[in-house]
Amino acid sequence: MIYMKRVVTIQDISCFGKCSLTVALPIISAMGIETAVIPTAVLSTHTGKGFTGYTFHDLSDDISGISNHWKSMDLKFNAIYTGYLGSISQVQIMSDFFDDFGTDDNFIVVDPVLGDSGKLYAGFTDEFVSEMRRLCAKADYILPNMTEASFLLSTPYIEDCDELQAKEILLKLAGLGCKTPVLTGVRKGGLHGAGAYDSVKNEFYFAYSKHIDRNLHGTGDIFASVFTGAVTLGKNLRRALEISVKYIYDCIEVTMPYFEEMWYGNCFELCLDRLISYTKEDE
Ligand code: PXL
Repeated sequence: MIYMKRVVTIQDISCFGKCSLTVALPIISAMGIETAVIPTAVLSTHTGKGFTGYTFHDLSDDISGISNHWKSMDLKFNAIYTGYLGSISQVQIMSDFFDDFGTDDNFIVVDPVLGDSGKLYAGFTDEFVSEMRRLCAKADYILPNMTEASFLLSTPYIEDCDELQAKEILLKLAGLGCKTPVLTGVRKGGLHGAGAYDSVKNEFYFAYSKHIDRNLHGTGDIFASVFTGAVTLGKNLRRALEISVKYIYDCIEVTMPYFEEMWYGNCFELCLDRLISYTKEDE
């Protein structure tokens, strides 16, 4: 009997706005992976640019009940992937969840969702950043953008970060205690991509696509979902990075004709077929 791979992703549901769970669930599922979820909060929209007056319902109190039930069922996951967390206590709850469900055979991905374009998202403080830094130490992979890396490392935000600068940042991120940091938003001439550092093999990897000069919300969540899915499927780090960067390019490209209406997210649904084909290319 061949069992499906199984991921659990833990982040909020922004009911409208195409990010976090409404992105992770369809994307990881489309990659042929069973996707369990723990919603950490329900918001009417995400908290990013363009939305004000959103509702926020904290579900922290539900998480331990879900986790205890799962423990009683002896549920196992190939990967645990956390995204946007709404409070300091939720970050601490995730740390306990890693202790309960992390094994020698699975891996942990922390997307340290903190901010973008050099700024923290609404509601996040320096104390929250410190707590997120501690959670990163428990992860196999962390996936910050440039803004998040600068807050995690308390270093200046670099808008156009080249490979040399990215390598320095990746080394410092590994110093936080995670095995493989992955940095998005790396630039090389007219290209845009991501870099990764495998601290066990002491090797760097980079993948690029053409740069499109548009900032679309939710892109980081798409990247993290695809990357988690690709590693879960057994792709090596270089290939996981390539697939993630390629699909992000596809998403931005298909969104461009709708950019005016789609100021709040990506049309990732329109190119899921391409993602599926990338995951099958090297089978
Ligand atoms: O895309 C990251 C994200 C996820 N969830 C919520 C957010 C954001 C970014 O703004 O506000 C609620």
